[in-house]
Amino acid sequence: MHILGTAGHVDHGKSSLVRALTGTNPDRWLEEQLRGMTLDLGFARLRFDDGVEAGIVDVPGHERFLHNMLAGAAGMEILLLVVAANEGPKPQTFEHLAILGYLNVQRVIIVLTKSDLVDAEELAFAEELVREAVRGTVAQDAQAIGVSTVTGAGLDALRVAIHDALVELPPRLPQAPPYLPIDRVFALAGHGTIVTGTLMQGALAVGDRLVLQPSGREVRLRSLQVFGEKRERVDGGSRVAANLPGIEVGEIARGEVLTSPEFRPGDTFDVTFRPYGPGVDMLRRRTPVRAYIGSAEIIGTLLLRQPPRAGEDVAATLHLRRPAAVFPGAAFVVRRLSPKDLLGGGTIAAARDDAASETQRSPEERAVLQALAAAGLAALTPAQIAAAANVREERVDALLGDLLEAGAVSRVQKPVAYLDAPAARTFFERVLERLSAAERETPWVMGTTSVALARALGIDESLLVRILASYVDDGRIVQRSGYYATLDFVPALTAEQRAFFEPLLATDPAQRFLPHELPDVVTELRRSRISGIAQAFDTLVATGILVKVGDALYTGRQVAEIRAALEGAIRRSGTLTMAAFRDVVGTSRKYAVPLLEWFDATGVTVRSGDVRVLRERAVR
Ligand SMILES: Nc1nc2c(ncn2[C@@H]2O[C@H](COP(=O)(O)OP(=O)(O)OP(=O)(O)O)[C@@H](O)[C@H]2O)c(=O)[nH]1
Ligand SMILES: [Mg+2]
Repeated sequence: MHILGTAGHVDHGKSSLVRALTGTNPDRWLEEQLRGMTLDLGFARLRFDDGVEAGIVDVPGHERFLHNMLAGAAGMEILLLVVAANEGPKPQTFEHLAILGYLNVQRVIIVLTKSDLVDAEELAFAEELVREAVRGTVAQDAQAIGVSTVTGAGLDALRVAIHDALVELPPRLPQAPPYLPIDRVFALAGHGTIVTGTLMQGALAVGDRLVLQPSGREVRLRSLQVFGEKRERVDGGSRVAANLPGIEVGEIARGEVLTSPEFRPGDTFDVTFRPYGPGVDMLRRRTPVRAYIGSAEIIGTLLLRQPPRAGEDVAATLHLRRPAAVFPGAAFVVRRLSPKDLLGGGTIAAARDDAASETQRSPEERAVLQALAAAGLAALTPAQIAAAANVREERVDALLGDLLEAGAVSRVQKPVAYLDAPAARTFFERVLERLSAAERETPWVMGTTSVALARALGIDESLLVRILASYVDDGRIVQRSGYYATLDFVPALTAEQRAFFEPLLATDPAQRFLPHELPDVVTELRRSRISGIAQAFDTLVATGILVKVGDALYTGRQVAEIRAALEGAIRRSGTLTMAAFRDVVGTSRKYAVPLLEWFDATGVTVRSGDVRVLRERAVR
C-alpha cells in the first residue's frame, strides 16, 4: 500500500477533493466542519475496482497549523499539489512544496481545483503560473489536471493518474525494521489504547514485540487494523491502527515511534542539510531550530560545517534537546524557532553514539566537563574553570569552543561564563513549565518577571537573568516589557476585563483625538473588583493598545492617527509650531504640549527653537 497526501494553500479545496475521491470527509472534528477549515490531519481510504488502494492524508493549509501538516507529510509518497484555478499559487503552495521536496515524495500530480469558477483560458493561465512555481522542484515534470468537486469535471482523469502512479511505485522496504511514527493516540472502549500512523518501512504482525521510542517502553501488538478492517499483518506504506495493551493513552503522544528493538534513540546526528532559498540568510554556524522527524517536532540546534548556499547540500550536525529514534537515511525538516520560517531539510546519515564521543573526549575536555558538572547551575568563568579543571586558561578557551559546538556546554554572557549542558537543559524544562503554568493561570499578564521566576525556582535572580538572556538569544523564549514568556504566548483578557476596558477603547467620532484622563482611569481601576484588572491594564499599555502620554490616556490607534497627521503637516510645510500642531489635531494646549514632547521622546520629531522638524530630516 502507498500513501497519497494533499498539500496547498488554505481553502484551495484539498479536503473537498479528498471527499470527492473517497466519499470520506477528512475534516474529522466538529470545529473543522463548523469553521470550514482543516486544523489537523485527516485520513481517508481510496480504492479502485481492480483492488489497488491507497491511504490519503489530508493536511491543513493554514500556516498556523503547519506543524500538523509536517506531522503527516513524512509518510507521503504521492503528492496531490492542490492549487485553486481561480487563485493560482499562494504562499503555502510554495512552502508545502518545499517541505515535501525534503521528504519522501516520489510522484507529484498537480490538481487545479475549482475549475468550474474559471473559463478554459483562465485555467490554462493558472496552469502556466503553477508550472513557473514548480520549476526546479519535485513537481517540475508533474502532470496537471483541472478538476471541480462541484461539477465532477476532471475527477475521472485524476483517478486514472493516481492509479497509474500507485501501480508504478516500488514497495516500501518490506525487509527493513518496522518504523511507525505515531500521529494519533486514543482510547477505544473495551480495547484500550490505539495508536495510528503511516508505517514508513518494514512490516508489522499481530503478536509482535515492539518498542515505543524514545521512552523505550516495550509493548505487544494485540491487534491491527487498516481503515477499520482487521489484519494479521501489514506492510510498509499502510495507514495502521495498532492496539497496544497495558499502556495508558496519556503515556503516549504524537511524535513517538512504534518500532522494533533495532533502533536506539540518540540526540546528536550527522546529517546532510540543504538550505531553503529564502531561509539562507537566517542560518548561522549554529542555529537553534525546530526539527521535524517522522511525526515529531523537537527543538534543537543545527551546526553547519560550511557556509550555507541555497539549494546546496552541506554537512551538518543536528543536536536535539530530547532523543529521537531514527533510521539511517530518514528525512527531516527544520524551521526557525520564532518566527517559524522554513530553513531547510535533509537526511540523517548516522547517529553519533554518545558513549563513543564521551570516550573520544580528551582528558582535558573531561576535566572541564567534570568541573562544570560539579558546579551545576552556577555558571563558571573561563578562569574559574581553568582553576577547577587544572588546565591553563589559554587552553580552556579553545576547549570550551569545541565543547560548545558539540552541545556539551552552554554559555551565558555578562560576564561570559559556562554551564553544564545537561544541567542547563533540565533547568530550561523547569523554566518552561513555570512560564506555561503562569500563562495558564493568569493569561492576561504579559508573562513572568525574573523576580517571580527566581522565587519559584529557588535560584539567585542575577544568575537567572543571565541564563534567561541566553535562552532569549537562542530564540527559545521571548522577553517583552520586562516579562518572560513562551514563544507562542499571546496575552488574553477575560470577558470581564474586556468589558471594563471597552469604553476606554471607544473614541468619540466628533472628537477623534480626545484622550481619557489617566487619573480618572486609575481611580476606576482601584475601585473595580474585577480580578487581575490592574495587570490587564498594564498588558494593554505594554502591548500599545493603550498609550500613556503625561496625564492623558490614548488608544494606540489614536496615537497612530495623530502621528500620521503630524508627519503629513511637517512634510507639507517643513516645520511645525505648537499652534499649528493644535490646529492639525484639533486639541487644546493641555494635550498638545505633552503629545509633542512624547513624539520628541519617541524619536518621531526633534525640537529646533520654537518649531518641530521630523527626526529623519534632522539627522540628514
Ligand atoms: N466552486 C468550487 N468550490 C470549491 C471546489 N472545491 C472546494 N470548494 C470550496 O472551497 C472552500 C474550501 O474548500 P476546502 O476543501 O475546505 O479547502 P481546503 O484546501 O481543505 O482548506 P484548508 O484545509 O483549510 O486548507 C469550500 O467552501 C469548498 O466548498 C470546487 O471544485 N469548486
Ligand atoms: Mg482542508
